[in-house]
Amino acid sequence: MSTAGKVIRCRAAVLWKSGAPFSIEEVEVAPPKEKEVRIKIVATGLCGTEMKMLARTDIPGLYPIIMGHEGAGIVESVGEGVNTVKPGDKVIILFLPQCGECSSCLNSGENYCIKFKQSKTSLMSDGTSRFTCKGKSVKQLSATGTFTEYTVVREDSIAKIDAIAPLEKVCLISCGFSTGFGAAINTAKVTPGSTCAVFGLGGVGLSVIMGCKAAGAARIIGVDINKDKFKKAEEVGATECISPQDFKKPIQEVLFEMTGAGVEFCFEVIGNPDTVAAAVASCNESHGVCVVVGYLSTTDQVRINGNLFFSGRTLKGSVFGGWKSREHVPKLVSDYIEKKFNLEPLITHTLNLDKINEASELMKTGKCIRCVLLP
Ligand code: COD
Ligand code: ZN
Repeated sequence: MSTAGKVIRCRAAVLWKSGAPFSIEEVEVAPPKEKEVRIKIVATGLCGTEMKMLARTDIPGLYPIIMGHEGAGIVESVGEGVNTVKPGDKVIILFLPQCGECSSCLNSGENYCIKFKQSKTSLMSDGTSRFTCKGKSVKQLSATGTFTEYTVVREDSIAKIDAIAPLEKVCLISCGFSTGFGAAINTAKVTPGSTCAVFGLGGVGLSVIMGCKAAGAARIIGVDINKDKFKKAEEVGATECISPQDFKKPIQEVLFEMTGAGVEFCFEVIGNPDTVAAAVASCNESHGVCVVVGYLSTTDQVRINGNLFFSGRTLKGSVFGGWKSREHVPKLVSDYIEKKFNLEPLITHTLNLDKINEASELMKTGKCIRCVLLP
């Protein structure tokens, strides 16, 4: 019996308030409105960003919410005016939309779609949510919300992918992998034979390393305070790894000593103002490029010695690795199918969605790179 046009009741992980664990609840998912698509989620990853949000208590009005923005699934039904996907299509959810009309979408070198800003309300374009639970409206993180059996997103926030793609793997292309890999390839434009440093060796940092390697970097130095991350980093391409805690002097001085002239490409994949400052200071003075991938909140201020810019250094931001989401994600999926890169090293755990609190504990202990959740 078709569910199109009807409310679907299903399981989802709801966060009722800051600091609370995820609660598995029965929720109602409304049918998609105009230009929206309802998707049966097949696989979703728990990303560092959610872990950060779980730790924050300063986002009033965010709860109750269904988190999760890294996901892949199958179209269940489409709203009026949707013409790029149909029921049965395999899709990847995009926290960064590609509306195709804003100045960024119309510029071939940019990806910061104007609709992304609207998504920050964690509501759909009409200011409402498609989820309710126990009579209350439940928000959807970044107008996505993937910790659920079904979700509704805008048509501009999904990419149709190859029908043979294994969703429990390519769901990482939805966020973590693409964000890191693209930061190296598109944002920094790492050059063959160059020296790189990557601060933060989580799933996104490891993906940056893969990008540096694919671009032909000769030396890739991993930096993390958790030495347990070094083995995996070396497996995916780091040539050496260091912990700032093993040195008395600042890490930028250590990197200058190791490389002679500073690193040519430096990536901050932690989201900490102090490591951003250290990453900039680690760059080669005449042409070093520092890319900030980590999220800094609206209240964070970065203190950088101004004199560092009496040089040829560049400091850049990066969102979703500079990829135009709808356009490039299907191509990344095809590249994965053609074995041009590997996602397996990033997936350390796979659990049922019901075990999401276990997954979150695994992330906290630093033992987990990516946990894929299966609703
Ligand atoms: N010095 C060195 N390493 C550190 C430090 C420090 N002071 N503090 C933490 N680390 C290490 C941790 O040990 C850990 O290994 C790593 O940094 C962080 O990894 P994870 O596993 O917590 O996180 P990731 O890789 O899944 O995500 C990291 C991001 C920085 C991308 C994420 O937290 C974030 O800021 N996301 C928002 C930005 C973004 O583009 N997101 C894409 C949409 S989500
Ligand atoms: Zn993410």
